[in-house]
Amino acid sequence: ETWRFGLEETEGSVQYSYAEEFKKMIEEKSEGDITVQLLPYGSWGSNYTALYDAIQNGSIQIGFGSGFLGGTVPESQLMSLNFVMPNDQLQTAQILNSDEFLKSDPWQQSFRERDLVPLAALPEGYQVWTANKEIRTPEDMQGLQIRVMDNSLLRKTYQAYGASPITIAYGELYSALQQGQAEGNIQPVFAHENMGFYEVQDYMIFADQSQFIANLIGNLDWYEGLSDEQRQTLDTTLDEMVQKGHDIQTQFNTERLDTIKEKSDINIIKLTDEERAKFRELAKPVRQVYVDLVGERGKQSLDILLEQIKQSQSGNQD
Ligand code: 6CS
Repeated sequence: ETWRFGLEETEGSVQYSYAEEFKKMIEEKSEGDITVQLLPYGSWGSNYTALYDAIQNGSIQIGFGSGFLGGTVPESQLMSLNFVMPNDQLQTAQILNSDEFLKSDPWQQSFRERDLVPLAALPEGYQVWTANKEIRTPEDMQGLQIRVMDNSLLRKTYQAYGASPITIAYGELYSALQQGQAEGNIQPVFAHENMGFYEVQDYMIFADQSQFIANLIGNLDWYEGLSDEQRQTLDTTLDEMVQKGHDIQTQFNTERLDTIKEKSDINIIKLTDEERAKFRELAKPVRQVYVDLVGERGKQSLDILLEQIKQSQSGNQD
């Protein structure tokens, strides 16, 4: 049988490379029983809702859902909260893929109620700002028409920073930046390179405010219909992909930053801890905004996540 795998990103991206590894492992382990077909950005339609709809109705079995998934699974906006995840990106991947979080009732139900099942989470690197001016303080961000993915929580977050966030489709973003319709952008480094966004922006600002996190989701009926053997193949592959996904994103983001530096004279800024603290302060009340937006079940997921982070960090100090 064939598992169709829908991607929110094009070839040369973290999602594509993750999916290639996933395909290799599933096909090897299943010894020909399963074929994985990769469907990169654009091949399944023109907007992300079409991809999520296709996974919900089972015409595509698995795929990635990140920022735009908030319209389909509001609770998934948890992944967009700023200043919440551990700074250590591997630790973030491990927590988000732990049974304690991923298999918890509230998180599972948020997806299952919409005919989906959360299979894994893939951190794709830190979200890096770009603009045509220097941004070090919330004042610098005042009124900036920065493009965010289409979810309420991200809009609220950037409004809290003082910006005037706008939403534009991923495929239309390059020309929007070029024409000044959008004045700023937020992407992991590899995407700034992969989509050429850096060519039309003057400053790249590392604030380490959040990581880009994609949910790997499956169609619920498809998942429930897997044989024991197929389930086993899927589970062991997903386990191995936690470290592999981390290795892929680390390599992509490191190498692509070098490419950007080679090919452009973009100014690179790294915020100091003091500068970050101002944004952190403004992001704090947005946790409550998340709860107000998505309700009690979302609050439970946030609490489980915060508890897991706390435990892993106290573990670090031993
Ligand atoms: O900004 C976006 O819309 C897209 N960026 C990336 C890096 N992946 C998918 C996402 O939807």
